[in-house]
This record gives sequence, structure tokens and C-alpha cells, in this order.
Amino acid sequence: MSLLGNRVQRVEDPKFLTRGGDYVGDLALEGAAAAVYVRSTVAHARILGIDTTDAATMPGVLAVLTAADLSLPPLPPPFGPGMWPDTFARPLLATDTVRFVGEPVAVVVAENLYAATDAAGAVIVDYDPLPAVVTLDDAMRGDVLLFPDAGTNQPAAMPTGMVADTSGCEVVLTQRIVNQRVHAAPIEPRTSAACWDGDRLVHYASSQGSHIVLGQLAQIYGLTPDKIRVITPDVGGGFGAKGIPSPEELLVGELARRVGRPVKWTETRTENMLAMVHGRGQLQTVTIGGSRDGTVQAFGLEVLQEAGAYPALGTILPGGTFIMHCGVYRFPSTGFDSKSLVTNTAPVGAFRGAGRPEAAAAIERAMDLFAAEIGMDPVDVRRKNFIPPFTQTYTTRSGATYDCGRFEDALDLALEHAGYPELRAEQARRRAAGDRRALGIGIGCYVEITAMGGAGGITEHGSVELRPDGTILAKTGSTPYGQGHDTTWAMLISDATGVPMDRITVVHGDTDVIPSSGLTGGSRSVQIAGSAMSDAAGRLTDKARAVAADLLEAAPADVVLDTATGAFHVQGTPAKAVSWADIAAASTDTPLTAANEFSQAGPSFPFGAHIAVVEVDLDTGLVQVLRHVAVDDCGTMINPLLVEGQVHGGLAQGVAQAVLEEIRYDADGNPQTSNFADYAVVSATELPSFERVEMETPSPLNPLGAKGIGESGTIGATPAVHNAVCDALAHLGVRHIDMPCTPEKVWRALQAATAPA
Ligand code: MCN
Repeated sequence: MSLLGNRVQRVEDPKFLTRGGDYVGDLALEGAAAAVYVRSTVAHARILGIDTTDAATMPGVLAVLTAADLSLPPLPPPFGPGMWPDTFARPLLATDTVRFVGEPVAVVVAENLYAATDAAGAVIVDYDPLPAVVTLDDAMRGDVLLFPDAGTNQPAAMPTGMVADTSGCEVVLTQRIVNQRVHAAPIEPRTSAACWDGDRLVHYASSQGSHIVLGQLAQIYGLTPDKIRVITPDVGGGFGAKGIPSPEELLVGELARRVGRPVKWTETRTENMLAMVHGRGQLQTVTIGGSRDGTVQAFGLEVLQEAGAYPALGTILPGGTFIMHCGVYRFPSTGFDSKSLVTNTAPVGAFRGAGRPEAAAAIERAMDLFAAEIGMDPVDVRRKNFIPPFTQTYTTRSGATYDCGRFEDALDLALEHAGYPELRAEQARRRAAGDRRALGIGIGCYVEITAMGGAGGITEHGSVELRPDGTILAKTGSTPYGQGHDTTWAMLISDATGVPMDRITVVHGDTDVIPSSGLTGGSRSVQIAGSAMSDAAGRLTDKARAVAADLLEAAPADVVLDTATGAFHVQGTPAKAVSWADIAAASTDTPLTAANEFSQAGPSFPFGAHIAVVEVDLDTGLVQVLRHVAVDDCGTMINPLLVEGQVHGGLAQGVAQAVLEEIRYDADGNPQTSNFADYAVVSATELPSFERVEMETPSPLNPLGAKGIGESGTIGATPAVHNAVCDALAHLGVRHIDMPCTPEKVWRALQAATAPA
């Protein structure tokens, strides 16, 4: 029986639950020194001087470096030159100007962390403050330029100029929507270690892709790739933010070179909150127009994107928002306009969904606003406008070619499971009774894009090697950081070879072992790396069959693999069988291997529908999420248990954006949320038990039929919960509340709506 589609438990977990993972921060590198960065305490200033004299003479200090001591190029743009002009380049340590609180200005290397921390505190930086550009409005005005040589606060041209035609619409609505800045908050913060093996750099990274780190290191150090080895052991979460290495990580090799011994750097939680890339950060204006029967004729989305102090992936997030701005609807006319702007805040990067959740949030909020305006049930408005089910491709006005979709079916499943009519009846009952605990029901329908990158644009490596004892060593280009690739890849290999999962070892994250790897992001691993692995395992089986045929003195076509026992035999005569160990012993190819580099014809488009039920305390404004029903279709599921785990994590982060989390700065660019006390990172306490309903529409794009699932939960959850909160208060005259819907914001909105005119 095939393992695929079964709820197989994670093979990774016994280690994590007993002795713990192997993290960079715990590495026992002999003789390793510790590094601590000195960070800017002001948002925008000229550096007049840095006095390292005292720090350099403190006990245990091995080196104190500033930008003046380095002769390394700036941080390379993540996807190659041309992403933005060099005038926006980020130096590894601030040179003459600091541009956000937390920017590294100097670094201390010492015998141990305590000595380095003390000495970092003794470095004196003389700042000449400049006006801080904190809001998008400030940045748009352009009175203060972060990069005067660039002559603009816009680092890159973003999709623009597409106008929605609202002429002839009976109803046209416009709403400004804040899609606030949030933090990925991985439990393991950023950390790196490095040492030199002769002229070869060995770099340990907590990363979402070892070869990306290798590429960045090669550019910075001017080394050929063979002179660098990057090792990524276990990673304690990334959520997109560890996709592209930061200056603090990339500099560790230089520090090791300077002090002539290994160096390790691990940041504190506060440093992580200050200086790791943040996510989201869009100010959106939606326009929606249509007729009173619920038909939407036009949808327009204008986006102002916070890029933060230096361009990073956040700069190009509007690209992802643009591609998905039509969502699950057949709007006859759509508009899109966007700008990315630098501000004196931490750089913005990828965070679970990266650009696509922002699109879904805007569309779904607009659909609810429209429904409320015409007095129609939001479900009925959606039904009027869905793209009908399709199995052949469907191309949207943004040029996205959806592979297959059943959007209304997903909503039907969610509605049925949630008991939608009963929920509406309970809401009406509470309203009629004047209950101070208002019930809100919110819908979030979405389609998203996974394995973005275009035809052939993304390839992933998978190889399998038969070892003498009949076990299999698998090498994958994917770099897991919580997703369970070891389990999933072992399932795929076992399915093709009949070798039990506990006799399959999956290795990843070492550039000396794996020839190539992409970035584990955009939920592309199963469809690309998984397909590569499955194909490689199939090829190994074919090679093994040929060897078995020799041993059995039969034609290969007559030899079958019994996947239950993992043995080959001639069709109909199972008594005489050849094991994988027999094959290993008999094969003239030693070891017997098979490899594949897989790419697919285009991205795939997972979709789903979520329904959130919230209760809002009308006296305190406190929102409690009572129920969350999630239908997320990721094509064929390889392991529904792991899919469920991915959805649960995604839901937590999606719900958190709707009601809890927000990175805030004051008017001078001082961070207000630099620890877990000030930043309301979600925990199980704030969440209900999630209700997941399975749905599978296989993708035609890869042999597994798989689409991605890693980000879907986040994408559907945020608008569902956001809409539910607004729905709870609609009868009191509240039209919209910006996220996060904190008790204070809800209370204020209620006061404003119910105040006498
Ligand atoms: N899966 C499956 N069948 C499918 C699709 C997925 O069984 N059709 C299962 C597999 O078990 C696979 C897992 O789901 O191991 C995730 O697969 P996939 O959707 O291909 O996503 P990736 O492995 O490429 O992971 C990336 C995605 C992203 S972009 C972010 S951000 C993210 C995420 O995954 N960050 C995470 N999940 C995370 N999970 C944890 N624990 N920590 C993070 O930081």
C-alpha cells in the first residue's frame, strides 16, 4: 500500500522532542570567539565619529571593527544586479550615515559573549541627527531623502498605471486599508558561525537556502564558489525572513579572518526584533464598483509599500500583490498602482506569503465593504463573482495563469462545515437581544501563487544513492526549517522503492554535499524538490530492476518490485526475491545512484476559503476568535498530517495579524515593539482549536499533482478574521477597523460610531 496521502508521523520529531535539534548557536566550534554588533540608537543621523579606543583595550577583546576597517563591497541585491540602483546599496556596517535604529555600526569580537557585550557597550558613536522619515507620507513627500545621491525615496519601479473602470457602476466605494508591518519572530533568532580552512571559508548558517548564502558570500569575499562551504543544520523557523542573509551574518567570515580563529554570532531577541527584516507594511487604497444585484464590475488596488531603510525583498512585494490582485473573482475591470518607498525603519523582507496575503486581504475586505453597502450577504456577493470551476488554465487580467481551481466549491465546504445559516441566526438573536457580546462571521476566500519564478525558472535537485546495506541516502536541494521535508521525501522515496522510511536518510543544507539548491520559500518544495526526489527514486528503481533481472536471470520487463517488502522478483514467483542489499552487492555501479533536477512549466495556484467566528466584547473591545474553519486546497497532499501542521501554523500567524501583532515606530523612528512584551506575538492561548476541512484538486503541473501549502493558512486567515471583527460591529455603524483589531481600536471605533452626531 502506498504511503502517499497517509498521515505519517514526522521522523524529525523524536530528536527535537528528546535531545533537541542541532542549531548553529549551539555549535561547539573549538576556539570560537564571540561577536556582538554595536547598533544605531537613532533612526537617521550622520556619523561624526566612532571611538573604539576603550572597547579595544577591554579584557578579552580581540578586535573592534567599523566600516572604515573593512574593504568589502556592500550587500548584493538578492536576485542579482539591477534590482535597484547602486545608490541605494547597503554597506555591511554603516559608513557615514545610519538609517534605522538597530543598524550595525561596529562589531566587537572577544573571547566570549560577555566580554564582547561589555566592550560593545563601550564603543562611543557620535551622531549628528537628521530628520527621520518614518511614515509613507513622509517618504512620498520626499523633503528628506534617505539616499540624496539617488534623488528619490523610491528604489525601484513597481507595477503601476492600471486603472479600474468604474463608469456605469451603481455603487462605487473607496477604503484606505492598513496592512500593517509585522515580524516573523522565529524562535531561533539569526545566528552564524564561520572559520577558515586554509583559503576556504566554512560558514554555518541558519537559513532557508544554503546556496543563496554561498552566492552572497562569494560576491562579498570575491571567492569562487569552490572556496566556500555553507552548512545549514537545523533551523528554528524562518517564515520567509531568513531567505536572504543579512549583513550581520555575512560579515562573520571576515571577523574569523581578522582574529584568525572561528567566530560565532547569535543575536538577542531584541536585536532580532530591531534588525531582522519585517514583513507586510502596505498602505492600500481599494476601490470597488458594481451593481446592486451584487455583480462587481471594477476592482482597483493602490499600494504604498514600506521598503524600510534599505531595499530588500520588501521593495518588490507589490509585484506579488499585483500578480494576485484579481483573486478568485472574474472582475471585468481591475486597476493596480504601486510604489515602494524607503523610510528610516528596519528593512522589509519576505514574511509568510510575501505580497500575496496583502492582495487577498485587500480584495476580501473590499468584497465585504461592497456587500455591506448594498445590503447583501457577503456569501451571495462572492457567489455572483467567482471564476467558475476550471481544469484547464485560466488567465487573469494581471497575467497570472491559474493551473486549476474550484473556488466556489471551497467556500461551500467551509460554509457547510461552519453551519453558516445557524451562525447568522445566532448573530441575529444576539443583536435582537442587545447582547453585549457581539458575534461576527467573516469570510476569506483566496487563491495564491506557489513556486513562483516562471517556466524552468526554478529547478531543484534530488538524488538517491543505494548504500551497501540496502539503505538509501537521499540528497535534496530543499532546506527545511520546520516543514518536515525529511519525512515527506522519505515517504516519496519509500513509495517508489519499497525501502522502509527508517532505512532512508535525507541530507540537506551542505553545499559540499548537495550540488545545487534553491530557496525554500514561496511554498515550492513539495512540487519542485519533492518531484525531483520522487523522480530520482523512480530512476533508481529502474536501475535496480535491471540488476535484479540479471540476478534472477530474467528480462527486466518481467521483474516486479513488491513495494510492501522492498524486494524484486519475477512476476508470479515471489518466493525467489532479490533485496536492495543484494542489488547493492551485485551492482557494477558503486554506489548505484540516480538524480534529477526538476522544474515545472509554471507556478501553481493553491486556493481555499476560511470562515472565522469572533465574539467582540462591546464594552472592552476585546476580540475573541471562537472558531476558525479552513479549507485549503494544495492539490494532492503527500502527507495530510504535515499539511494540517502547516495550515495550523499559518492560521496562527494569519489570525495574529488580524487581531494582535504590529511593529510600531514613534514619530522619530524609535521602535516601540522590540520584545515579546511589547509585540503581542500570538500564542495558543489566543487561538481556538482550528477546524480544517480537506479538499484536493490535483495540479497538472507536476507528477505528484501537488501545490504548496506552507503559506496558505496565513493568506486565508487574516481577511476572514478581519472581516469577522468588522461584521460583528456592522449593525452599530462601524464600517471598517484597521488591523490589528486590538481592544483599543475596536473600542474607539465603537465610541466614534455610537457618539451623538
Ligand atoms: N505538503 C504535502 N503535500 C502538499 C504540499 C505540502 O504533504 N501538496 C507538506 C509536506 O510535508 C511539506 C510541507 O507540507 O514538507 C510544506 O511544503 P510546501 O508547501 O512545499 O512548502 P515549503 O516546504 O517550500 O515551505 C515553505 C513555506 C514558507 S514559504 C514559509 S514562509 C514557511 C512554511 O513553509 N515558514 C515556516 N512553513 C513553515 N513551517 C515552520 N514550522 N516554520 C516556518 O518558518
